[in-house]
Amino acid sequence: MTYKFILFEKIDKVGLITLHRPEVLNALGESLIDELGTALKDCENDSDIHCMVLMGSEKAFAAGADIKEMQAKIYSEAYLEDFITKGWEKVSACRKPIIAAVSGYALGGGCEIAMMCDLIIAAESAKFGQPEVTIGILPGAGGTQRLTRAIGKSKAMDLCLTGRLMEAQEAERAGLVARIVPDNKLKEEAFAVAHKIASYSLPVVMMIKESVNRAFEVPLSEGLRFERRLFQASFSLDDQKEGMAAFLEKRTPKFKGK
Ligand code: DAK
Repeated sequence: MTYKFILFEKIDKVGLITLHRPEVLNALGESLIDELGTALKDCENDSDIHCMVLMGSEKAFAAGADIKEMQAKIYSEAYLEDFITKGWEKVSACRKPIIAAVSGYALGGGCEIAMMCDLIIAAESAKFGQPEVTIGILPGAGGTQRLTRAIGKSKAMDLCLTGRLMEAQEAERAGLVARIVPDNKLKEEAFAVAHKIASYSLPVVMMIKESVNRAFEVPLSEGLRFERRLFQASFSLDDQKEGMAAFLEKRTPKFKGK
């Protein structure tokens, strides 16, 4: 598959997707989002790939949805075609883990895509924000919801209502970002994390993702029940026998993904 707006590379068990529209700071146009969805689907279908890394350029992870594409849109069109919904949902529907490696601007839809990923590793230069209010709209792909869950009401209100940007340090303190790394180490560090995740049992890794995400959907008692059922199910895997045997025999486990 050849892409126009993204670059795709498979490195060992990791799928690397790079947003690539440098002339507009990786503005997330419909075609780019389609390509992103296709690449993620291919990664899901490729049993050799265990984890994905999503990154942009040094200056911008993504500066948001494409304002030029949206500007003339009228309400009835947006509503009837369920404007820019389907493509975007493919990111949050992905079952394998995705690491967002963010350098530079992650604004509007860019911040929202990063939040749809499973963890965010930020370069020191990263800047997050939901500046939709400054262009006469509100966040539309989870900015008021995922951001609020990640950093709390007061800070989410601050960002969404004023449109101000948040630097990497503040984003880490607030709980949006898992780690901050020097700019020139971003890809290396994101890959180290991705390779570590990819070295474990794929079904177990996917169960962990599903179980953590469940915490955002259901009350604690249901979340705990869900986790317990998956925990018990993990005893049906050869990988559980192998992982525990390897620990007791003081050797590295050889996971087979079943
Ligand atoms: N769209 C289109 N073009 C963009 C863009 C964007 N979001 N951001 C930047 N560009 C273009 C600029 O127009 C400029 O193009 P030329 O003038 O060179 O042709 C080029 O990229 C370089 O940008 P600047 O000259 O502005 O660069 P600066 O370094 O001066 O400023 C900046 C960088 C990131 C601060 C600035 O570009 C900026 O403020 N950009 C817009 C940020 C923004 O407002 N983002 C939110 C967009 S709304 C939904 C899904 C998603 C969404 C909604 C619903 N559903 C699933 C329902 C998302 C909505 C949004 O993201």
